Amino acid sequence: MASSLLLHRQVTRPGYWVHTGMYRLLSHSSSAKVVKRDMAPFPQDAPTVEGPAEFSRAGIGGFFQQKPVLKNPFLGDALLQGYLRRHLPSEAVYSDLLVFGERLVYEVDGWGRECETTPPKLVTYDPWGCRVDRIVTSPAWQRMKDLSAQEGLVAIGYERTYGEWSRVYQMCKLYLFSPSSGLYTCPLAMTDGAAKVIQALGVSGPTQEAFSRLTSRNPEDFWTSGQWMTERKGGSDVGSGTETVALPQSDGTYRLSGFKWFTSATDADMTLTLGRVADRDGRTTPGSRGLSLFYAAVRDEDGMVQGIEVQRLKDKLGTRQMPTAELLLDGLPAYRLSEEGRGVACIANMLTLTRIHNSVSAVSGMRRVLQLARDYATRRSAFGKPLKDHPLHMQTLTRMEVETRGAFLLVMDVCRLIGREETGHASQLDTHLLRLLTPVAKLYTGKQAIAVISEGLESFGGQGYIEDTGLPAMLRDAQVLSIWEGTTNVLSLDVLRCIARTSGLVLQSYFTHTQSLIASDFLPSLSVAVRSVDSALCGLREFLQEAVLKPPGYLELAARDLAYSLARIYIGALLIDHASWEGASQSDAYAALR
Ligand code: UCC
Repeated sequence: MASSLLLHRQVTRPGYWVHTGMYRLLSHSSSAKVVKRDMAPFPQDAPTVEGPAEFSRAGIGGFFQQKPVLKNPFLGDALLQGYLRRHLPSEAVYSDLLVFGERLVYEVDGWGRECETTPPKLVTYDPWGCRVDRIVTSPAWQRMKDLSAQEGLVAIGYERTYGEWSRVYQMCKLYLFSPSSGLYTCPLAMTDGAAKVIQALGVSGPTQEAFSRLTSRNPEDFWTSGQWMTERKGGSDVGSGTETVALPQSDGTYRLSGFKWFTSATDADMTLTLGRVADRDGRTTPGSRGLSLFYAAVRDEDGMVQGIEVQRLKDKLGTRQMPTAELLLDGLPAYRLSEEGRGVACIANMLTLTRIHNSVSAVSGMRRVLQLARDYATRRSAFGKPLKDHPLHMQTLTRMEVETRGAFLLVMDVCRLIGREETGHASQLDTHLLRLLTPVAKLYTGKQAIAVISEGLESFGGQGYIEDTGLPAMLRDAQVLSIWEGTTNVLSLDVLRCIARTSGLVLQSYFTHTQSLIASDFLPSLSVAVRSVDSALCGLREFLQEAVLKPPGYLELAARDLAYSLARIYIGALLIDHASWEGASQSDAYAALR
């Protein structure tokens, strides 16, 4: 009896220790594992302790840090609610987002995690040696597809129940969904982009079925689309790097042969892609003017890929939830959608929309890490008080909040503009703004997401670096946002390109609109912020006036800084405008002043 009360530090023989946390039971068991240790044996006459020691094999200390808790992300987002109250005060939208927010917390967020921990696999051969090229995704990934249809995550943009505000509604829902979606927002972005391209070109022939499936709310019918633009030679430089050849067939269709180097969410049902139509002698036109846009179904009726070999899945830093593949197109049957040589111009519609989706994802990642960090600040104590009572910690979160608010308003403004354009309400100023601000918002929010999410991880201390908290995946996934759909530099050059193509009209619209945002009835308490934005706007105008007189190359070198200035000044103006709204809160005013 006495020996069984000797707990945990029991020596069996000099130099040997019982290796179990269950000594009281196992000391009588012949299976107790005995391990040789390089340490001095416990002295035979050492005092013994009754009851479990706090740190031992049977107890690992009494303190366990509470984890950050995800609460309804809609209810936890005052700016989102305020923005909708101001622009889309619909009870139906409010209650849809409220219920969706609950669903995200109690159902979907867990699936998102499952997508991360059960990444897709490529099965190249069946057990009997037949080539099958099957991409196996997790059950959670499949559920995300059904949910996307049911919740109308693409459909809302095409049903247009709320007219020009339908895109804002759709994107608000995606903004809530994105951080819990296991990156299902990626196929949804491409699906939305494909639907937009098809609609713009006129829904007819084979794209009729495609369009109705892409925009369906019925999970049985719903399709996703790929966007295969990237080849080995052409990442950003699509015009000169695309080698895919389209051979015309006697029935008017084409067979595509080429190698697509990055194809995201390759489990898609269909795709849009670029290729060069070959003439009778097999010759093609080089450069961008030789590219046409094609539509192809990825699988046949038996679900097998047709005219495609999946070479391998990519081993990526992040976005591990979704399959990204290298594809050999080996006679893929396809339909040409654009006129010959108009491929880039036609797929630009898709680029616009996927860049907007990218921006929505970026700002949603910032918001999510901030919501978790705020919650954690109430649960974690250090140096004698909760983190929320440490001014420096809260100042850091406040800075993140201001960045997030600014990014949100910028992105929603772009969504507002595309909604106006699609419903025929856009003025020329709106169209110019949409063209200019789409790359600006994408490049700016992509970079800010990485910075804010990285800062967010730090607010959890070492736990922010621990894989199974789910936090590191947020940073890994954010890193792609500044890369795909055009890198920061490529988009900065796109800003220059649209300025040049419109002979500066997009800039004129920018100045006019920004000025109008800060010239409207602002609160006197915001006058410091107004002066600051006004002076930045003047500085920008002066810079541009000087830059056009400099040698070619000067503006190119300044392209990134120019794009950032456009973003930050516009954000400043939007923050002021929002804070001046009659329903604005003190936080809105505070953010504008910051
Ligand atoms: O990465 C990919 C899929 C990833 C998954 C999607 C995730 C989405 C977000 C998810 C959130 C979670 S697909 C690969 C993406 N690749 C790129 O983004 C390529 C980046 N490179 C560019 O953007 C380049 O600037 C190019 C390829 C567009 C440049 O090509 P060109 O041929 O030099 O372009 P041009 O000559 O300037 O323009 C050709 C035509 C012109 O029209 P026309 O002939 O009528 O004057 C341009 O005005 O295309 C028009 N155009 C545009 N229109 C070109 N860019 C645009 C634009 N941005 N907007 C409107």
